[in-house]
Amino acid sequence: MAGNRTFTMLKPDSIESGNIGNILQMISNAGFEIKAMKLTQLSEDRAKKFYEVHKERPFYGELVEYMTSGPIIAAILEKDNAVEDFRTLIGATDPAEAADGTIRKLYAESKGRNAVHGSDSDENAVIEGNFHFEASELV
Ligand code: DAT
Ligand code: MG
Repeated sequence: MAGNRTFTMLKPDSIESGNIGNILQMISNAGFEIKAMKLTQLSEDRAKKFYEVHKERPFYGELVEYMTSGPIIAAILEKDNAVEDFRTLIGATDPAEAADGTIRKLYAESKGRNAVHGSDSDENAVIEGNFHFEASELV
């Protein structure tokens, strides 16, 4: 249903640093229900495709290299007002600008290695969820 789902990735730095348990706890405490979840690793081609919207940006190469550097956790989350509420929970892209108590404030290392992804619109939540999951993988 439009408006009540978002898509997230716990990025390679979250897994390397051992923070996935804490981050998933914060997501659960904020009222999000996990509808699909998997540990996976992006190939270069898939990372390029996922972030295609940023391909002209100067950080695109660095972003693709980082997002393919280790495993990620991809998940579809459900809650009322999911996209906006999840962006509030994760905080600003740059952890230096993220509000206190947000996932990125607590766990992101830098603007590039920033712990989590959150979809920026209902439309992209559907596109990004479909990029990672088949309908049969949702509960
Ligand atoms: P967000 O992930 O908050 O939606 P975005 O869509 O603008 O941010 O950028 C996607 C990702 O690209 C971001 O999570 C980390 C990386 N990124 C963005 N700006 C960057 C920069 N100036 N330097 C390095 N990486 C950057
Ligand atoms: Mg974005």
